[in-house]
Amino acid sequence: MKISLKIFGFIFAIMLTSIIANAQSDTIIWPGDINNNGIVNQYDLLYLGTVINMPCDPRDSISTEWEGQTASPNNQGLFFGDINIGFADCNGDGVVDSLDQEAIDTNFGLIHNNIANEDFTIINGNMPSMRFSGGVSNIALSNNQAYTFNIDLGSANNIVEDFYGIAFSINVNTDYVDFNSVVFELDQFWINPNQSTILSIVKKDFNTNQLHISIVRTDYSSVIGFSSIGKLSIVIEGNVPSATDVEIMNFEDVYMTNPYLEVREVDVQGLTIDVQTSVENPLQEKLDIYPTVLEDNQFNISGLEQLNNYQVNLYNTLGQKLEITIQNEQIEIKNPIHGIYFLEVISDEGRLVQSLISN
Ligand SMILES: [Ca+2]
Ligand SMILES: [Ca+2]
Repeated sequence: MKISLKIFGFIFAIMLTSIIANAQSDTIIWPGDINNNGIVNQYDLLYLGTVINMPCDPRDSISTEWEGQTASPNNQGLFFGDINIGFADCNGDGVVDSLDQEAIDTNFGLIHNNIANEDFTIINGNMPSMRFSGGVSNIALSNNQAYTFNIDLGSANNIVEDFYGIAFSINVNTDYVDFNSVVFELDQFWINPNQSTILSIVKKDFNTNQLHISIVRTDYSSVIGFSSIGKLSIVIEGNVPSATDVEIMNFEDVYMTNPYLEVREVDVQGLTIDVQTSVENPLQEKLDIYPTVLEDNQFNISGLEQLNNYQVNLYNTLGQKLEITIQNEQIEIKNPIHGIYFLEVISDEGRLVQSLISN
C-alpha cells in the first residue's frame, strides 16, 4: 500500500511538472503590445512597420480584445531574435498588416503587467535636430490666436540618414496653450518619396496634456532627407498675462529607427516664445461668432454689418482656403471636414482670426 502510494505520488508529480511546463511554454499575447513590455503605446507601432505583410500562424482567437491570448507555438523565433511574430499579428488572423494597427489604436495606454522600459539598440551616427520651425526664440504669440508650426527633423547641414520611423511624445504647456485646439497633421513629402504606405498614430492624452505620435514606413527600405515631418496647430489661451521665454511645448522620449529597429539619437529643442496680451481688437468687440464647436457645416457671425469692406475667409490647418457661402449672418461650409478651421475676418477696422473645431 505504501509503495503504491509512493508510485502514485511519483506519477502525480510527473503529471504536475508536465502541466506546469506546458503552461510555461505558452506565449501569451496582449493585442497591441507588440514589444511585450507591458503597455500599448506609440513605440509598438515602430515594430509593426518592420514586419508588414509577414505571414504567420493564425491564433485560435482572432480578436483584438484586451485579454491575454495564446500565440501559435509555430511562430516562435520569427521576429527580432526570439520574439513570437504573433505579437505583431495583433488581431491573430495569420498576417501582419495595417489592420493590426487597430489593436494599438483601440488598446492604447492599456497595461497588462509591470511596465518595462522601451528597449531599442542605440547606434552611433549623425545626430539630427528636431524642433518646431519658426519657433526657436524671439517670437511673440497673442492671446486667442491660432498658429501652425512645422516639426522639422534634420536640416540641410545635418541630414537624417537611414530614416524608417520615429515615435515621441509632445508635452504641451496648458497654462498657455488650449489643449483642445492642438492638432497634428503628417507631412509625408520627404519621409515617403515613393508614396508607399505609412502607418501613423496620434493620440491626445487629456490627463497628462501630451500628444503621443508615431510614424513608420512599411516597405523595408529607409530614406534620407530633412525638413518637416508634420504640422502642429495650436491656439494660445485667452486671458493669459504677457510673459517672456515661456516654453509652451517640448519633446519627450524620441526614438528614431532604421528598418532594423536600431535607434539614432535626436537633438531635440522645445518651443520657447513670448506671449503678448492681445491689444484691444475692435473686431472682437463688434463680432459675435457662434458656435465655435461645430455640429454641422454652419456657424454664425453677428455684427458683420458694422464693418466696412469686410471679407470672411475660412482655412484648414494646411492653410488651404475653403469654399463658403454667406447668407445674412450664417456661414455655410461647402465641404466640411473634421478637425480645426481657422476663420479670418478682414475689414477696414482690422483683422480677427478665430479657430473653430468640428467634431
Ligand atoms: Ca509595448
Ligand atoms: Ca493580423
